[in-house]
Amino acid sequence: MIFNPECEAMDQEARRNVQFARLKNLVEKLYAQVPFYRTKFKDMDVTPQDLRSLEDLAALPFTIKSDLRDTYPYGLLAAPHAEIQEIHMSSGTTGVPVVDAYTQKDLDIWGEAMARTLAGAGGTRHDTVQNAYGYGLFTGGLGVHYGAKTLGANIIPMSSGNTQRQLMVMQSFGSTLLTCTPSYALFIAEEAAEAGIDLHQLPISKGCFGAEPWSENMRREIESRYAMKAYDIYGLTEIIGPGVAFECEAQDGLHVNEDLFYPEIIDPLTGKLLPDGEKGELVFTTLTKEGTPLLRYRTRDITYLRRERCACGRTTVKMHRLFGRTDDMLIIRGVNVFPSQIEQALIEIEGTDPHYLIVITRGPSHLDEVELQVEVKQDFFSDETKNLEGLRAKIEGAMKSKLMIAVKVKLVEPKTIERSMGKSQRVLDKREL
Ligand code: DLL
Repeated sequence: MIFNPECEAMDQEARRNVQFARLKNLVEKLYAQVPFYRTKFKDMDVTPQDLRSLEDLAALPFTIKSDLRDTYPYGLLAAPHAEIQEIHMSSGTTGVPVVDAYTQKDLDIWGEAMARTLAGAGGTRHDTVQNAYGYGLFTGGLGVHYGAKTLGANIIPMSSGNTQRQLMVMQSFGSTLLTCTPSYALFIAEEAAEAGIDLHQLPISKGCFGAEPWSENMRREIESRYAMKAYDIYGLTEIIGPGVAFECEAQDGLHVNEDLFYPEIIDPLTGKLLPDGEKGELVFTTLTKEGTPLLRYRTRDITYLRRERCACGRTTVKMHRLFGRTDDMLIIRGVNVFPSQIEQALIEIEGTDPHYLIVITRGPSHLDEVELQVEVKQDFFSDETKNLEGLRAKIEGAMKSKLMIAVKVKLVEPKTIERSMGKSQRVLDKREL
């Protein structure tokens, strides 16, 4: 079901007009009300009058993560303080928080964007949503919560953690839609298996998973452990939280809520706009936001955009599921490697589980050494050592041929790699660089 056909299945040309009108409004507001942006415009010698079409956006300044940090906490506020109803923050990898401040209208729009997201997964007012994203400053919990309310669904505000209770609630209340990080969805499934609960017998039939990288392999694993369809959802605190883009039943790319968040793809090195279909850094401009609107925010997430018609009837542009982040890129002995590539290479190898940890150290010879710890499926583990040795060699071979790096593989028993209730950690970089 399309939650808001008027916006989501709109004629593309008509949508461009809406986007342009909103963009013009935004740029005028930023220039008039946010000194940080006025200075940026002046430094680049541009004014709001230079924006005569959507294409002109490419000449306007970017906003980068350090801008948010430099103006912490309220330097980018574009609404009077009394209008702010709620704040959220994400600590990110460096620990300096990024703030998102929402007016009531922002919260309403968030609810709308997330209702579209849940509907993309087939959610309706008849669903019981078990929301196991963390509630609090993290945007996952409340974002899903507002979306489920707007959709009119029944919502169980579980938050993350307490897995035994998640299972108890799932059984008692017959939850139909699960929302959490994909790694937590797998963890819940493992605990269910251990407790002898057959998830296939429960009504849980769909899930909206995101907030961390995951692969097609993980999707297949989740879908088979529950009798469910698993959908990828994307968002980030700076832009609104979850609700920026989501998969529909086609599970073939994520529809961007582009009447609300205008996407661009740029070359991360030159900042130049790239055409549809070309991979680069995703940039968003918030078209309707009042509290902390952002112009051309560089997400550091890597993907490409596609504009063909989708079977679901939505006309919004689609982004490919993320390939990685510009700042997650590991440079190992001079070779650029993304953790997602390692996962991709693991997919094709039978006998492994999608739980792995990449440990990087710098050896005595000052060369980078990579140990890849991979969990092996139970039945494989109890097998003969000879098979395990074969599996290890196979993974090492795959890494060498696909990623061009030498990796030492350590096969570990099922459930030895630490599980996470929220975003999981896949890389342990012990190099002191
Ligand atoms: O993770 C918002 C969110 C909550 C999205 C719940 C989906 C579900 P942040 O904590 O600010 O916000 O982290 C944002 O997480 O820039 C991506 O690098 C990554 N990320 C988010 N969704 C996905 C996804 C929330 N579906 C950062 N696939 C983003 C891969 C994702 N990475």
